[in-house]
Amino acid sequence: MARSAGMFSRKRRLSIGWRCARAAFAVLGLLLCLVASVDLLRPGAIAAQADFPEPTEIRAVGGVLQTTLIAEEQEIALAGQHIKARVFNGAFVRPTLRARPGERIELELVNRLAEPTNLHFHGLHISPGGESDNVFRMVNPGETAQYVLEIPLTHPTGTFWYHPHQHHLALEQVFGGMSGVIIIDGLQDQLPPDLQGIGEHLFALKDFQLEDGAILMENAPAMPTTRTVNGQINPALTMAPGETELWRLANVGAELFYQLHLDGHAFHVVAEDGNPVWDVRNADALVLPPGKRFDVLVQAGDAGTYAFKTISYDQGNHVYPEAELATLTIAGAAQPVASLPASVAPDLDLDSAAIATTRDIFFNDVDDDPIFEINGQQFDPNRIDAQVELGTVEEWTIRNVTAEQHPFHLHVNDFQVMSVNGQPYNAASLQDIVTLPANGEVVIRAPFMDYGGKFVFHCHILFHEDHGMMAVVNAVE
Ligand SMILES: [Cu+2]
Repeated sequence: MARSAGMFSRKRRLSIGWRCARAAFAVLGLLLCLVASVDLLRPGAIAAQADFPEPTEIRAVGGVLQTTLIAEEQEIALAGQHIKARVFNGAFVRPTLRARPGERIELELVNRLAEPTNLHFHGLHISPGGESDNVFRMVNPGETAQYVLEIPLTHPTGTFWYHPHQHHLALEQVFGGMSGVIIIDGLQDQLPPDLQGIGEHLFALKDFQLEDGAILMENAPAMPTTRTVNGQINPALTMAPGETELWRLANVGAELFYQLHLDGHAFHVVAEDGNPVWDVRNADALVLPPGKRFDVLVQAGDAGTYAFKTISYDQGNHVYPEAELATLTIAGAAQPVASLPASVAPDLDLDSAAIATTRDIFFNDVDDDPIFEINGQQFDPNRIDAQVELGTVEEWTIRNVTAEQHPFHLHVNDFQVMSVNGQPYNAASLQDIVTLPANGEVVIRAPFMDYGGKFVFHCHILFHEDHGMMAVVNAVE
């Protein structure tokens, strides 16, 4: 080989090198196409993993992640059954979109449903206008829409998700199966060197309820439900004693709360709602209202079998029963136990921020009607409920005057929780969801530094959002 190569001129060798590179790119392209078409053609396709079933990942190539989401009602394979669902590309849990700060996501949304839909990119700090995170857009049946998301270089790293945000239809579309995870990559780079490159797992949490072989149009909290992890019932995973892994816990369902617990182990929280923390805390249980994410380090203890589960949780209107979600087996040769970080990000505490404006906001319902409101008004996309000035920090006191909890979610700009029911709250990061206690109040501070335009805040129990518990913010210069 070396000898025959020596017979060619330098130019010719370069040409051969280029052709080899092109051939390699062609093979790579073919492989990518195969991966994409498998995703498109095989309902419920999930990457074959020796250990734990996880959605496949789609990554950026040359700084741009391109993909197509086809929204369609169709029969899918889910948990050993064939059921009718409203899904993206035939999968109950869509492949994960994985990009780094500074990259661009280009999404094509094809609407094959018989009703309008659209997309929201939950937790991303990107423009709320045009073809970006614009929930005022409507993609009608038969239409194809482009979404272009410019992820800023300074974007926090962690776990995010996407789902439809079409008013009145968000619940049936998300509950029907239309949601997936976005990972903004780089969280492991912020861990101590001996924890960089550790194994990681995604736990995309969703439930479903069936009637006549189809997923219900809306969640019925009083009925039993089937909780899944990555579209599987009670999947198994294994770790070695002493091993540390990064687990990405994401409630990508429509309505249910989870209170996560791993028998015999604590969660070491390194990011909340995609924000790396300035103070790593240990938790025996983590409450995830709909939309919530925690990235946690799990350090395996002694050999044995441990249940990963949601423990009973009282939301005020519904008590969600305990359910097993996955089973962790710890086995094999012990690994050295890494020391865990105390902090993974600079302190962005807004305690001493200058407050430009304060607001009082209340979440209310109306007697026994399915009417949910903010400040006594149902959502109106054409009304501005809060005009904020770019470059300022605001403090909002949000009162819940109902007898059940509501998860408050603000688009585009994450906030710091300052107090809950009058008790100072020692935040470890910003966040994009906070649970409003029943008949209680939460004080938050939100920085509106960039990205002008209209966006929303709302309750993330999608039945409440669809029935009016949403309001409009307009950010102006
Ligand atoms: Cu609510």
